[in-house]
Amino acid sequence: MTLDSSRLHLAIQKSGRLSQNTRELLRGAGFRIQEGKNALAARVENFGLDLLLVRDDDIPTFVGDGVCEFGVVGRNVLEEMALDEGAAPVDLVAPLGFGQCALKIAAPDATAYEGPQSLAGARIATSYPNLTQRFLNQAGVQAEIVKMSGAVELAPRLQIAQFICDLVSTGATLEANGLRPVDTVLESEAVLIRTRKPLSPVRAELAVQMLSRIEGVLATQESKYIMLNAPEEALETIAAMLPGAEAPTILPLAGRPGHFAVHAVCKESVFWETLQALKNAGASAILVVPIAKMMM
Ligand code: PRT
Ligand code: ZN
Repeated sequence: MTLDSSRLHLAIQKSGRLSQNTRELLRGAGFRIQEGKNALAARVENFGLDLLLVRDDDIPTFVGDGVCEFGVVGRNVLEEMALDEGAAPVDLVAPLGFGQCALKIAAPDATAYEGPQSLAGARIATSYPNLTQRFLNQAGVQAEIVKMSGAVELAPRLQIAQFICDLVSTGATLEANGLRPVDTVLESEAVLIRTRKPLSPVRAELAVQMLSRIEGVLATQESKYIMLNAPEEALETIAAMLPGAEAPTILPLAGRPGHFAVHAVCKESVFWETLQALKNAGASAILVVPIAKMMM
């Protein structure tokens, strides 16, 4: 496969738990994805970006080797593969706010667990041998790791292992198999990664634009636009209370001398408690509205 040297390449999961959210993030950033017949790649019509549609396990290698400049992958896969000998390192650009899960040690309901030392001498089945080993090393515990590529939750019942180390999101799979989570090895979510190989000037410029758009989407997910009215004497207190806001806009209210409108982008969640506190400080007519797009 030859890749167009004037375009950027982003490796994303072809189909699986991360594909839909990844595509939504890209669409939200204004990239129009051309769904062609090519099962391996998709072109972005309105930007110099091609998507490589691959298995998530291949993404760190593609990005590490510089075949793709960027990739979206679970932190769990990224960190597991980074511990492989000879793996080309990549840079983590940003967590993406989806694909949340945790790599956990789980035990059968009847098996006692009083911390990692309970794992000493036991067999642990997992698809994440490197991360599991690191966890054991950090705890100073010796145990045997049994590598499985899937259906790890069946290992205790099949008497392949006493414990497992697997990804958990709702916990339903563990529960259905008579297991319970007992320790956390890694908290994970989807992350954007980039190659450490140098980019050509054309690609470097495209990368700046792409990242700025993606960062814009990530920023708007948390951000809100807040508008309120306040008397002059309360302005300073109120401005200081706005969560994650820099330099609010303050405008005089027509026909109400001594009263002002305060507008600000809040880059942190705005809770009801905050609104109540603003009201107590003298604010009125408080509006909190979502932001559709933002470029800082
Ligand atoms: O085909 P390809 O290799 O690309 O996909 P895959 O089958 O290896 O991965 P996929 O699509 O299952 O998951 C992709 C990524 O999604 C993972 O690497 C994680 O970063 C993230 N993710 C988030 C999860 C889960 N949540 C998750 N619950 N990945 C897997 N699971 C599995 C888990 O292994 C267990 O079997 O779901 C089951 C547990 O779910 P609960 O909800 O019952 O706890
Ligand atoms: Zn995979």
